[in-house]
Amino acid sequence: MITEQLAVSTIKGLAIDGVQKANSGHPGAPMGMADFATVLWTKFLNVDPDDPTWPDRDRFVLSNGHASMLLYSLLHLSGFPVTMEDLRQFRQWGSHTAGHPEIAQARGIEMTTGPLGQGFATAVGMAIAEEHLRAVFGPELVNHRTWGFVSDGDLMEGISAEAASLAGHLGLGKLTFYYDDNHITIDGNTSITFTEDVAGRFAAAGWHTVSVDGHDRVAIEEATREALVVADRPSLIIARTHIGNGAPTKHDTPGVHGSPLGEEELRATKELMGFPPDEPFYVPDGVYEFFSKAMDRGRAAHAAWEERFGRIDAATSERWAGYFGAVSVRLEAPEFDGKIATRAAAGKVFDQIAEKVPGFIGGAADLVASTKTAISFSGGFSKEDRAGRNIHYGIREHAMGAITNGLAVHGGLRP
Ligand SMILES: Cc1ncc(C[n+]2csc(CCOP(=O)(O)OP(=O)(O)O)c2C)c(N)n1
Repeated sequence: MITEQLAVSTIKGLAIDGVQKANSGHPGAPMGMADFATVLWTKFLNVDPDDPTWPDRDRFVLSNGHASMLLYSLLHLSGFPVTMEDLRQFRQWGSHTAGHPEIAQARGIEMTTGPLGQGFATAVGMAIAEEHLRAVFGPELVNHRTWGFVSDGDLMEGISAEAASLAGHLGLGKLTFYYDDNHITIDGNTSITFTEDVAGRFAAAGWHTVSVDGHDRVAIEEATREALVVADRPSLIIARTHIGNGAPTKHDTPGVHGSPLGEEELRATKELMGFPPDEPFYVPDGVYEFFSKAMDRGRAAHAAWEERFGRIDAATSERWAGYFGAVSVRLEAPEFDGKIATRAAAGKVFDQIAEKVPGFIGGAADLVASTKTAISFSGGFSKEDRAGRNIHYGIREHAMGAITNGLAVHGGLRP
């Protein structure tokens, strides 16, 4: 069996080669996040590369989508339908490996990301979807986690503050984010823009937080295990990393954020890793096996789920199809006495849809009285009642948009 370090180096090598070949892209963040990415993907994430859309899989969102070569490398090495040729075609017209990830769940890309902060809020929506569906079907059929990575830029964006506040309020205990705390953005060090106490802010919003050296994989694993135990709050693992980690002269510099390393620095980086400097897209012997073996955990979880799913009774099977299958419903024109405001009429139609479409879920940003976007016969989705179908977003419209996307792309619900 190869060492974990070799797996990390392979990811870094693929990421910097992809960017170099395209002569465009972001090598720094993948290099800085490769350590915690390897820990998460090989030790915790429950996904099945042979069936990437299995409904009870863990969800993973790379909110700092500019680090896309990290995601593509992980998917490729883990055996998802992302080929070596796809990696070589990074950022080329028509390729599957766009500069920023574009949703392709059959290939393991859960959500389009790139606009900073949006992926984080989308993941909050996925976690809400999981909580709701678990309340409906029970943990035998729905019981997965939502994981993601965020950067300084993600956490500076207002949308992430809204989403973090709501996630903490709702106590979304199966949501865990790793924060790539590298102190670098495009314009320089975060000392010029972002000096707040992020851990304190998230703790105040009701999150469990833990700070680790982002290149100490043992500490990262421990912090992740700690997050798994905290069931009543979402977790933020603050990983102090170094952008461009492993690049001898460019690490810790803003220049490595969004430009290729350059031939000279790339060769030096490869030499430091003990890789042949003139062999791009190098995957040492044993690395595919290392990732494939790690994926056996997800494959086994999937097989166990299929086994349980195979034993459900006819009523549950029908109910499942109502959520996860295609539905065709006929709506009747509602009857009104005299004149009615269009939004009030829409509210009546919502109720009708909600009766016929069980996965219909939604809410408002503190404006139900005006918008009438509520299901009159259902309660609110809350910490105490995950079965409620009315989501009280509070006055957080920007997050509401992305969370709605998360509910939709999760599957099973129709927000
Ligand atoms: C909403 C939004 N605004 C601006 C950008 C452009 N942009 C991409 S990355 C980035 C900031 C980079 O800093 P960080 O998020 O810390 O990433 P790192 O430097 O660690 O790679 C910016 C401003 C964007 N992608 N999305």
